[in-house]
Amino acid sequence: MLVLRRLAAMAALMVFGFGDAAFAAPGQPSPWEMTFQDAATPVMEFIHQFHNWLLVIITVISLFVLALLLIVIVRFNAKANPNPSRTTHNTLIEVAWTLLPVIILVAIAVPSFKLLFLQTVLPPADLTIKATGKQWYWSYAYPDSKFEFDSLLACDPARTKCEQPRLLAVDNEIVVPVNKNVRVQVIGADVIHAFAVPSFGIKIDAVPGRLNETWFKATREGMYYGQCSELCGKDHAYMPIAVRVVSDKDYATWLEQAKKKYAAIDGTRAANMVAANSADK
Ligand SMILES: [Cu+2]
Repeated sequence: MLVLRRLAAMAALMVFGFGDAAFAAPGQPSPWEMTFQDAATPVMEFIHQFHNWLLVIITVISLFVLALLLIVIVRFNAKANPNPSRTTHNTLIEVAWTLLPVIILVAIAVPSFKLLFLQTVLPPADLTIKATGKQWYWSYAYPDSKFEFDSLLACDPARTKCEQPRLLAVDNEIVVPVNKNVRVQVIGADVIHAFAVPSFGIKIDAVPGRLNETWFKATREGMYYGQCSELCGKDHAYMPIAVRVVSDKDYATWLEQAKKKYAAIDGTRAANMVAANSADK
């Protein structure tokens, strides 16, 4: 029964929701999800549209080729057509099979380049965040406000009781205001990691010694999850990314608290280091 129900769900998805993520929970993957996660940024919306457009093109091409094959098999097999035609040239068909693929490629290239420029040309940023991939967690800096914090995997519901999504929740998430252009600078501290948040349509390598940049503008409040997407060592699976998108007012409140909280941690760390250094001597 379960298998039947899943097959029915799959069929429904194919008919009604392909590429649309109609059944996806926002900001995180859901069981039996076959499509993208819901779009939370203009870039991801464009990716959805582009994906759907490509799906139409490949479906039409596949059906056309299938139809041609069926015609050949039925009408031109040795029994049905014992005296084959000896035609070698047909100008009209030759022009058509040259021009048609060109038109199809242009129809793909135009939106593809538009999307590429939308992703790679950074708009003026309202806020900058620097994400540093480390073995095996992320550190985030808010250079405009001069604080930095580490973001580690939170509890694992498989082992402990906890309500947060497994392998996605973190102790300190990134917080950003809604509808603001956020520039994300990404770098690796030790090996190559990758910063990826599916709902935002961003995925960029965190390479040691090289500062990569990407951006997003979240248009809905909520929690959005991603993961390190470059195999970076034994705990690669345990360095998720969590972004909380909040209203301007909530962001201002969080920023004030964060400045104090993370400054205090840094202060403690500095004090501990001084203590450790003097103990060595
Ligand atoms: Cu990593």
